[in-house]
Amino acid sequence: MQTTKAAGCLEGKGISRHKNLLAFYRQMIQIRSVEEALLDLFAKGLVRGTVHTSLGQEAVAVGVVNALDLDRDVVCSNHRGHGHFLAYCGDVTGLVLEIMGRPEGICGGKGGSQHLHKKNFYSNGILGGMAPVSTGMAFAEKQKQNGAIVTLFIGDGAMAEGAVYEAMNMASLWQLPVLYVLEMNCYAQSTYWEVEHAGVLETRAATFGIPVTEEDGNDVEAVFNQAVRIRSEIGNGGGPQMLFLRTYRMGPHSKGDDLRDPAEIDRHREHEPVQRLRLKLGGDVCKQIDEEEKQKIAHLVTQVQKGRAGEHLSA
Ligand SMILES: Cc1ncc(C[n+]2csc(CCOP(=O)(O)OP(=O)(O)O)c2C)c(N)n1
Ligand SMILES: [Mg+2]
Repeated sequence: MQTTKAAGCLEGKGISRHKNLLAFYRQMIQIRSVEEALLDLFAKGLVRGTVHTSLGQEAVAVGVVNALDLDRDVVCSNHRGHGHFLAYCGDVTGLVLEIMGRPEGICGGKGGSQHLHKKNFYSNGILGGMAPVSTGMAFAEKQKQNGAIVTLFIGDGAMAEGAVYEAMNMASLWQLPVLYVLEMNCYAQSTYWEVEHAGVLETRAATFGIPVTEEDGNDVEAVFNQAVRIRSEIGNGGGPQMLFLRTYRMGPHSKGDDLRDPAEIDRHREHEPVQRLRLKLGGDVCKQIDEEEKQKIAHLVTQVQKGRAGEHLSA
C-alpha cells in the first residue's frame, strides 16, 4: 500500500498558522468577489444560461481543496462549483470567460457555469450525476496504486438521487478512494431539506459502512484540519469517507430566485465564513485583502466588457 502525504497542514512547511489562514482568507474573498461580479454581469445581460453562486459556502471549498494533493487528486463538483474550481486552481480569468461563453474560457466557452474542466477538476449540473462518475474515477485511481483520491462535492438535495446510493454502495464494497463532501445548506432550490427527505441525512452514508465526520462548514480551519486527516486516511487505502459540513447559502439559489424569509438569512449573517475568519485574523489586514481582490476582479470585468479579456489578462 502506498503512503500518501497529507498535502496541507496549517503548521506545515514552516509557514505559520496565521499566514496560512491569511492565504485561506484571500481565496475566500477571491471566490466571493468573483461570484458577486458574476451576478452583476448576469443582471447586465452579459452572462447567459445560469449562475449558481456559493456565497456563504466558501469555507467548504477552501478548507477541503487545500487539504488535497492537487498534483494527483481528482475533484468532482456540481452545479455550484465556482468556489471549488477557484480553490482548485485560482484561474479567475479562465472561469469568467468560460461563464461568459468566450472561446478563451477554460472549456472554450461551451461548458458555462456548470460544466467546468481543468486538469483533474470536473463539474456537471445533473444533480447526483457525478456520483457514479466519481466511483469510476476512484476505481481507476485505485488501479494505478498511486495514492490519489477522488473528492465529490454534493448538496443535501442531491442526496435524494438514487444514483448517489448505488455509487456509495459500490465505493464502499470495493473500498474505493472517495471523499464525499456533503454541503448541508439545508435547501434544494427553495425546498427545505425536511420537506424532501425522510429520516436524517447524517447517517445515510454510514449505512453503507462509510465513516461520516460532521463539522462546522463555516469554520475554514476546522474544515481543513478534518479534510487533511481524512484525505490521508483515504489515500492510505482506508476506503471512502464522508465529510458532512453544515453551512448556509447566503445568496439566491441561482440569479435572483430566493423564497426564504429575509429574517432567516439575516440570522445566518453573523455565522457566515468570511466574517468568522475576519474575526480571527483582525479587520485591518483583511480589509487590505478585500480591496486587492475586489480591484483585481473589477479590472478583469472592465477588460471583459471592452472585449479585451483573454488576450493578456491575469486575475
Ligand atoms: C437531476 C436534476 N434534477 C433537478 C435539477 C435542478 N436543480 C438544480 S440545483 C437543484 C437543487 C440542488 O440542491 P442541493 O443538492 O442541496 O444543492 P445546493 O443547490 O443547495 O447547493 C435542483 C433541483 C438538476 N440540476 N438535476
Ligand atoms: Mg442544498
